[in-house]
This record gives sequence, structure tokens and C-alpha cells, in this order.
Amino acid sequence: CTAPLTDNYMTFDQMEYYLAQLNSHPRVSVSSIGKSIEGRDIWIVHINRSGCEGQEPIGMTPRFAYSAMKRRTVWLEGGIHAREWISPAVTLQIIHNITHDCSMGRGLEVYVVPMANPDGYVHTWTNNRLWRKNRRNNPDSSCDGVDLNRNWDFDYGVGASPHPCGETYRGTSAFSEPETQALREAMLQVNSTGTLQMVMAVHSYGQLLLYPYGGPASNPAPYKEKMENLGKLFVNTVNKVHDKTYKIMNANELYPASGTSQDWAKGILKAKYAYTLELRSKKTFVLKPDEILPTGQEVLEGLKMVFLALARE
Ligand code: ING
Ligand code: ZN
Repeated sequence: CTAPLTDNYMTFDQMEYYLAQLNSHPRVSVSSIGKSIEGRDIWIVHINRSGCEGQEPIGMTPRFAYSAMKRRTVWLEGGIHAREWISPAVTLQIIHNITHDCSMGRGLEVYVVPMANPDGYVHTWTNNRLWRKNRRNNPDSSCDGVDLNRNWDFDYGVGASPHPCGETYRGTSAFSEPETQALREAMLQVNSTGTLQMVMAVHSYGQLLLYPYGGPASNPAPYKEKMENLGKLFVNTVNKVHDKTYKIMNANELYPASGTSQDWAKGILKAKYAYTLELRSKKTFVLKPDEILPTGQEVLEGLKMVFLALARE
């Protein structure tokens, strides 16, 4: 298959074209989990491990033979915030690499939503490069949009704006948005098919790996030490690739934020590990296209280490 672009950001149409092509790969299935407010599909990519049997490098075979009983899953979310273009760009790189490299994530079923907020993304190409929210036409307000990362039903309301004009507007109620509803249903479905080992939401910027909770109510989260340790492995690996300085920290210590997908994944789905990854840079959402490839490379190395650890648990 042709790889996703690394020398420039892809439009939403280009992403859909890439995903349609990818769907012909025997180990991949691409399907829609629902539609955005403006009617765009939210795509999920399921990379199936079963086709990798016998193709693993020597010494890297999974501890357990693939079996439906011991199904273990990983969920990656990209593009929930429209302006964070590096998130879908890197997420698509990861999809491509997991698909074509059987040494990655063996023994794990990987589900990826590379573009969770297609309306917002299109809006950043056509109208406002720094748009964050979805494109909800808020009644009784001249401001549009709901922050899809404040709309989840765990600790809903705290650390989010009640005002439609706020950048972190939480919406009229938890899961008021079709985008978060679609993500919730798909995550529940995946969670019912096996153990959800890890959920990672990919954002920018800041070069941070955050772990739950972002909401103030429930800290510390279960397996806090384990999340810290695996997170350290991740950032240490990432940092070596291009000499960067990603750091791990508790999300609430960065700033209180609740109703996030990370907190819902941890608090409701009981995912063992849940993270929010803040990609490059340290100061802007507008990252030059020549940083797409190196950012993807460093994240990929980090994920390889993490998947290896998860597969051995
Ligand atoms: N950052 C995340 C946000 O939604 C975050 C940070 C996530 C904080 C989860 C706490 C919990 O605000 C960006 N860049 O959107
Ligand atoms: Zn974000």
C-alpha cells in the first residue's frame, strides 16, 4: 500500500482516500463508527494480529498463541481537537507501520480512530487554522462548537467551560455530541471483546505524556505507579530517537480537565493504562510539515517498546 504523506499534512479527503486503499490489506478493516454533525464519517481502523502468525522475527513470538479467549486490545485516538494537525498525521503513520510490520504489537489487537473530529479539521483548512472544537451550532449563542475532550461522562463538568464561547465548552450534557457518542459506542464494543490494555489519545502540543485523572475528583487513579513506569519507558524511548525531551506527568497537575476520553477510558472502561500524548512542539499547534516524519518516528519507537511490554504482561 502507499504510505500516508509525510512531507505534508493531508486534507480530510486525502485521509479518506488513504484509508479506503488501506482497507484492501488482508489484516486491516476500515469501517465507519458513525457520523459527525455535518455528516462526515468517523473511521476506525482495526489491525488484526491473526495474519501475523509465523511472521514474527525469531525470539519475538508472542507468549500466548492468538486466541479469542485471551484477546487483548489497544485503542488509539487521534484528531479529537481540530487544530492539532500533527495528531492525525502521526496516528496515520502508526497505522501504516503496525499494518506492515508484524513485529509491532504482536499478540495485541489494535484499534485506531485517526480523525475523531472531521468537521473541525475541515474547518481548520477552510476557515480558521486554530479551531479546536467540533462544529455544533450552539442554540442561543453566537459561538459554535463543543470541546469533544470535555464531553465524556466521567467527572463531567469540572475543569471545563459551561459557556458555548469557551474553548473548552463541555456541551449541554455528557455525550451530547454525535462524535463522542460514536467513540463511546465503539470503545464499549471493543472493550466487550477482550481486555483493554491501553487507551492513548494523541494531541498536541507540549511534548508530554499525561496519565489519569485530569479531573480532580478521583486521583490517584488505579495502577498509577504502573502507568508511570510504562510511561517512563515510553518517553525515554521517544526522547532517544531525535534527542527530544518529552516528560510524563499526571494530567491534573498540568491543568484540571474532566470529561476527557482518557479519564472515561480509565474510570468507566477500566482500561489498565490510559494516556494523553501531547506531541511536538513546545510552543505551537502549527508545526512545520518537515516535523511530521521525525515526530512519527519517535512515537513509533516509543509505542514499539510499550506494545512489547504490554504483550508480555
Ligand atoms: N490537551 C489536553 C486537553 O484536552 C488534557 C490535555 C487531556 C488534560 C486530558 C487533562 C486530561 O486539554 C490538549 N492539547 O488538548
Ligand atoms: Zn488536544
